[in-house]
Amino acid sequence: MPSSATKITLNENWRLRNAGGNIDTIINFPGDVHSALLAAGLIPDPYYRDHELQLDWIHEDTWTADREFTLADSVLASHVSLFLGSVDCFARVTLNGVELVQSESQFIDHIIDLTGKLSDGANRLSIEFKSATQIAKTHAERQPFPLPYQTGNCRIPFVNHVRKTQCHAGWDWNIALMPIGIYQDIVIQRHDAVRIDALRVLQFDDDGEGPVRIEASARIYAFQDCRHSVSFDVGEHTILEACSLLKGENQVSVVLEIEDPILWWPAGQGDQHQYEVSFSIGSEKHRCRLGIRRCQVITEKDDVGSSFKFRINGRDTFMKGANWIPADALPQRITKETVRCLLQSAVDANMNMIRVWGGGQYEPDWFYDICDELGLLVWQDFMFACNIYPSDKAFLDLVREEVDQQIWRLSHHACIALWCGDNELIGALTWYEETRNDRDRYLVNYDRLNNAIGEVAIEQDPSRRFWPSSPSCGPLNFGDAWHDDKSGDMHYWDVWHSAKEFDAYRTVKPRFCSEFGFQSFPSMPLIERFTELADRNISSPVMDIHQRNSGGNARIVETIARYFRFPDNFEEMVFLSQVQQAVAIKTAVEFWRSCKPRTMGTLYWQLNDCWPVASWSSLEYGGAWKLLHYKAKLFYAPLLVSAQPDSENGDVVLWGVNDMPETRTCSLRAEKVSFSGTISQLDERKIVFETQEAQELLRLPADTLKADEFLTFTWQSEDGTFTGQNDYFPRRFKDSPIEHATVSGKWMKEADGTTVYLLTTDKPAFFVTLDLGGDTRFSDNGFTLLPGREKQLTVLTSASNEQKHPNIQLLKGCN
Ligand code: BMA
Repeated sequence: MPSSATKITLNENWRLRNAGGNIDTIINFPGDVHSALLAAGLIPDPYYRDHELQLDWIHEDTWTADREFTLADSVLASHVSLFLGSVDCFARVTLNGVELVQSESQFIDHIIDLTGKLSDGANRLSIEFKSATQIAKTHAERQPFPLPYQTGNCRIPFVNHVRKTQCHAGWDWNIALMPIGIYQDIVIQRHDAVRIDALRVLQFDDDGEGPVRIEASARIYAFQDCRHSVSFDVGEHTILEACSLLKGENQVSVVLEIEDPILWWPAGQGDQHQYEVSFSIGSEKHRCRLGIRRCQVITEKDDVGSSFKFRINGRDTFMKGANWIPADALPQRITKETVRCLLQSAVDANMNMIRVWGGGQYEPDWFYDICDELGLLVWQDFMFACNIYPSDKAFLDLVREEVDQQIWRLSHHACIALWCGDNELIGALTWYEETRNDRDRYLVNYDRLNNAIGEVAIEQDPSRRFWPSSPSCGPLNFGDAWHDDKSGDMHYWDVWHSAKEFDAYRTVKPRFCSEFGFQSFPSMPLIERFTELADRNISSPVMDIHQRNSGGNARIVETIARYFRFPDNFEEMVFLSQVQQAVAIKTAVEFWRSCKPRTMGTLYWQLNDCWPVASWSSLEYGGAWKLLHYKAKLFYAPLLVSAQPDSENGDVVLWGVNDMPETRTCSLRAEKVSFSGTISQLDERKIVFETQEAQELLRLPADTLKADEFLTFTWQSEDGTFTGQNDYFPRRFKDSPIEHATVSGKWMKEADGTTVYLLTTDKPAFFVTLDLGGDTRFSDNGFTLLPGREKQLTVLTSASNEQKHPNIQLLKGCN
């Protein structure tokens, strides 16, 4: 993205027409055709009921956007370029009828020299978008052998032939709209003698001793042979160097050494210090911010297999997070504000990493700026997922350029922890009949693509680790990383996709679990926004359309029947789906955190949603917290105690884990509670929480809990900063004698002026939940409430100041 002085933005008021000839309206950029048509009242809301199915004509048509502009004489007298970024996808761009560029990839940006091509009167810029759907089909027909793709996910076929966000064609959580548009500002810029086309900033600190070397490289276009000085500043540190440039493209590099920099840390480990950086040559200047940190991915042979862990600034750090998908299925709605809220929610739930998943998109610059600022590390996939891809020269050439550009664009971000070749392309080699029948061919085909990506990544960014694929047991290992828990990263899907018990999570000890998930329905307030009354039934056609994983609703309902008493109505079903999702993922994460340091990371599938849908997300469309997100805040807490059954003898073991750099002394109290409400203390002790590994804190013999009892435990650090409460239920909820509880609540003013909501109950109450999915976010939700122990909640965010009595839901009594 250009960043120096004279910039003219051409975002507004483009005339948008279709080849079909029935549309003549306005589009603004960054924006997409569907959003423009919706704004003009020409199409219904694509997210409402089943409207999606009426909208395929949009991506099948050809669209032209054009507008006029004039430039001041001072601009015309100098060198002028046009920046076009994130053009989706096949676009022919003309200026005053003369072709400037044909774009073929959403992931390749264009800087086009307009010098001498502009008129001093009105200039007409025109962008013709051809149908990616039609082109994908022609490309598929040209292939020498079939390249299967996820027909179940992608309602619109052959998206694997197109360099465009793969989930645009539909996914097992996405609507299929195949959007068309341009997702960055359209900018005209004047230059003097030179233009900076790209700036890469890499940091090297190989042994962790001595100064950090910051290497800035710039791709500079010189309009004539010239000599210039380059200045590069990182905070107070500065370097000035002269360089000679030849007309055309040049690359210039300078290196600054910084002794004892102030370090950038991931969230929960320290501050996110960033240095102001600028790189200038002539009148051109690029600015960014730079967090200095040493980021290593440690994959060393050990007695289990091979480790997989992130070492940040020399500290092995357990990664806690989730997978990121594009923030909206309509690209125009992806704004800094909404994305910031989602990322902030990740950090508020004690996450320190997200994985930008390969079926989505490379996110805009500001996305990574926010991650830098929040201390959210990014596992960055390259944009390939689940399908089989071409490996012909034309395709690989495009891919190489894409990888090169994206690495240069994103290189300076402290948050980017690793580059990963793709999502699940190794698994895909066994998913299709064609690939199973001729694995040699498809393996070689895959390796050509993977190698092309890897070669560019390693060459262009030697400072970061390139990991071939997610999941992967390791480089050139094409084994089953869905079931191998000894090496590399793992996607463990047996509970959702194979309907195994939640306990199955405790049968594997991944080194790093980069995907595992369980679905739930979005909240009632959100369901009400896309349904009519008659649709509010779990098997209505509209609920089916807002569920994209084949058999997904059946899996939710069937699992509810396994673990809970069956709900009486739709609203209860929706609530229970969120309870069970939270229980599933809590089971997995708590166990895997208790396996630290064998396991060193868990990223559940998935953080967010891009339209209102039943899915694995913990934040529903619009950003409201599902119950899982409330639970994530607790199961990702820096200091955690969880109870794990010992599979050998049935003992219940309390495990403690401390992810902070220093030990903490805490008091721990364990009690057993009968479902009718009698509480008896089992143990109380002081414990020093170590930092490097999870530790066994307390072992309760198998017969400690009677059939009508469960375990509850609390902990508190000496200084009172870290407190927590957790439970353990030895039997399924449907088998437990849960009694009918009456929960009452009232708003109260504390002495210090804060307003709290105070809750009490007559019987143990489980998953007590206030206002699911509404605008109000509480300090906790979905908690256990015991008689005689009130609970105070504070409101963290709210759309209004009005203190309404919240809607309270809880697990229904079985007795
Ligand atoms: C994963 C992802 C996605 C998918 C999810 C749920 O493995 O990589 O492809 O959406 O599973 O099925």
